[in-house]
Amino acid sequence: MARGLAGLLIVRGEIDRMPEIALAREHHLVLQDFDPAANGVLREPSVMERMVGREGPLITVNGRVRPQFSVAKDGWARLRILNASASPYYRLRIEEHSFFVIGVDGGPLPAPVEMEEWLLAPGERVELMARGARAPGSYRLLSLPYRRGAPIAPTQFTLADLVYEGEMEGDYELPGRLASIDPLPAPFSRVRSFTLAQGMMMSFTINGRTFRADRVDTEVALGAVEDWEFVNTTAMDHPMHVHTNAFQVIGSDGEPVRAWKDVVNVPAQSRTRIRIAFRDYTGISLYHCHILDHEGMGMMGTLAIR
Ligand SMILES: [Cu+2]
Repeated sequence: MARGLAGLLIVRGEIDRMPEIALAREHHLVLQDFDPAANGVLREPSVMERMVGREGPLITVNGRVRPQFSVAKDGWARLRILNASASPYYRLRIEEHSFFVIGVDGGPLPAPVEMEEWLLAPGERVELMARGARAPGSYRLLSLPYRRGAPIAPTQFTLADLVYEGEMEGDYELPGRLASIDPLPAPFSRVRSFTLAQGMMMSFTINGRTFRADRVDTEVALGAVEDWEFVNTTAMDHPMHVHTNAFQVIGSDGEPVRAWKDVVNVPAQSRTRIRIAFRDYTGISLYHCHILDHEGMGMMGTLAIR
């Protein structure tokens, strides 16, 4: 990721066959930042930059600086976005346009949700539907300032432009229903806790330990449904990623949010709970912070499903 290698695997399904979605102009946006030196070679981050998580001033979308994406007047643009950056968060907003979120990491939402902005942490994906409902012209896709940790100054920048091109004949709305997602049942077991901390000697720990591939940190039984709680004791956000099994995030009402996720942001000095079902895979898997440097400095654990 830090050196530029990132792409998308597009998995198509039922949602792509819905006429209202299929009629939209589909765009793919891979967001990455770089820190090139004057000669164009990528600079190695300092110790401090690695602690915080490296960020570069060159923000790119599909390897280009501020590209354009088109939408028809009165039509829809479908923006399928991946945060493939090593550390930066993108707080997405389209100038003068709200948008509908139709999908996240693991697929479509049950129904479109209208939003003014959306926070995309490293590793996260989102699908947005934006309508060409304003006066024809060019509107910025922005990343608004977001404070992901004490030492990093939040800034605003322009990722791309949404440009009106052509006109959509007729009027069509988004489907009211996109997918059916059952909430995972409440588990019988106790909540498993993962404390995220900054360790000694330039390290980041989970439950007091840095990563070791030859050690099993967490054992779960095949068929179990578990609640995991990430307890962030640090001054920085950590986007936690679990391999293999997608999960549902537990909302503030204590109920699982009906959306399949595999990355969840755990804000600084807070806790976030997720619910996972271990249904078919047995073997070793991983969970880790998706900030590349934190993961590299130990914030990763192994999971054995038996
Ligand atoms: Cu982290």
